[in-house]
Amino acid sequence: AIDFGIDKALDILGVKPINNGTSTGTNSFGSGDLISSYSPVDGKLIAEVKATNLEDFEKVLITASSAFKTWRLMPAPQRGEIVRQFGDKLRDKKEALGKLVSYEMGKSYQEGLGEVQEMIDICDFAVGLSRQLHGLTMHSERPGHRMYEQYHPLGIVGIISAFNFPVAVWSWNTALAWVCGDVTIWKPSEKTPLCGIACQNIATEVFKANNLPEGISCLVNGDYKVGEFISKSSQIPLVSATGSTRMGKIVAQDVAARLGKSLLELGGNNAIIVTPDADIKMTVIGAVFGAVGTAGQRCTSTRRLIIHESIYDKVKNALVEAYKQLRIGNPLNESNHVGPLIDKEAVTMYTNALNKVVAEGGHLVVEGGVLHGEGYESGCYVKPAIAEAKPDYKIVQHETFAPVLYLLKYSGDVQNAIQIQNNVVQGLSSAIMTNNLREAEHFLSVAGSDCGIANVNIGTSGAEIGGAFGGEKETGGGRESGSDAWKVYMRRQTNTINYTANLPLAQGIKFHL
Ligand code: UN1
Repeated sequence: AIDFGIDKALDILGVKPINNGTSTGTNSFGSGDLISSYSPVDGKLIAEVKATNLEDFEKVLITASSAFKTWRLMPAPQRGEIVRQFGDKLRDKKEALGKLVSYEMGKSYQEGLGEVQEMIDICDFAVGLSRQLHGLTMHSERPGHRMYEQYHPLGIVGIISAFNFPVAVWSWNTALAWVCGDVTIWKPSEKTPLCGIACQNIATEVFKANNLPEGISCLVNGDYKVGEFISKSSQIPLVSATGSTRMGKIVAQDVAARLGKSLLELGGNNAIIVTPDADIKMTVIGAVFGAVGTAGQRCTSTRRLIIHESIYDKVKNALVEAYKQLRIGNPLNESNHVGPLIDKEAVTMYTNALNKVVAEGGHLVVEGGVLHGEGYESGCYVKPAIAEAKPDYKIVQHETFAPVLYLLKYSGDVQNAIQIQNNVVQGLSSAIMTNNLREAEHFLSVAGSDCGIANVNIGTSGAEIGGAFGGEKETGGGRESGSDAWKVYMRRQTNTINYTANLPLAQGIKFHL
């Protein structure tokens, strides 16, 4: 139950009516234009943020570079201790931040809380990691020599994040970057700037309480032009960007032009294969949550169901029944399943997708439509839709960030379904529903799913932080969050040490003086 309103949440998080969008910690400034944040929940203005201009950005770079010189000297486990305190602060403010995420972005309060939980989890992960930034040792081919590798911090990490996970994606990057000894400059989406202000305030409390320098956690705000400050800055060795493939291609080129590193987390076109051996009840739950959760605005949202012809009608009918139960409305009301889309532009893209699938020959089995009237004044609420389609339709090949699910039919064996699933430009998440071991193993094999994430008997969304998160092809190839994703945030150095009085050369080369 929610026992306080959004005003109280803003108060707890230190979000004011007008906020400086540029911050190096306790110092904040903002000389750029005002960004107004309207809630898609009720269309009301929540608060405003002064954007970052080039001059502001240059100040941030100077402060961040100087903070790096101190921060990198602190032993990694001590940096982990700071991240532990940050995780604790997030526990204290979980309800307030979850509520702001829900109100500013539009996802359900439960999902807002879930997003803050992901932040807490990655902090715990990073704390442990701070004692495990391991390199390998190698046996030298030369006598009296020792060889090993070590990981050193990179410097400033730029983070460009999207509106749909307005707080968690930042924390996946910062929690790892900070324990690795890097400092961070974050540009949140211009659609969710207040989530950025709130997170920066929490981080600042922790760095300040520990008498750490300004600039370990920095915030900048604005549109793609501010993103460009980051991607074009030669002082930022790594840029981690989450968003559309269109945006990622631009960022990647800017970063590559200066031979920087980029970590890209871009579009998905995620499918669930439903075979004759699938548990239909589980399939329906997984597919419905995957397609309508976060109003279809996760990069891992289920967009395509690839269903065997023998069970096609059964699955279709079960889905149509399930969609009748969905309650659409204010996401802060816990009895609703589906909240609004982020803005009216997203509503237009949704409507266009429905028109396009029909124009290409598709058939809507759950009609969809924009909701009007009481409770829907923001104009951002839409009904989740289901369309029967063909795999090669242009619109089916495209990622539409909305609750539109395409039903595709396959016949024959599972390889045919895998071929349909792989035959798109994106490669983020994928799943198979089957109790047949052969089918499952085919799906996971070298000739199976080509995605970064491949699941058996669970849906495409809701990945845990412990695994490496990301995808192939136009999804961008980056991996963040768990496993060994931390290595991207560090530079590897190979060291060979000679502890003898001779200088033998490698490869047996003789060089007599
Ligand atoms: C995203 O949509 O950018 O796997 C991230 C999931 C979430 C993260 C999604 N844990 O659905």
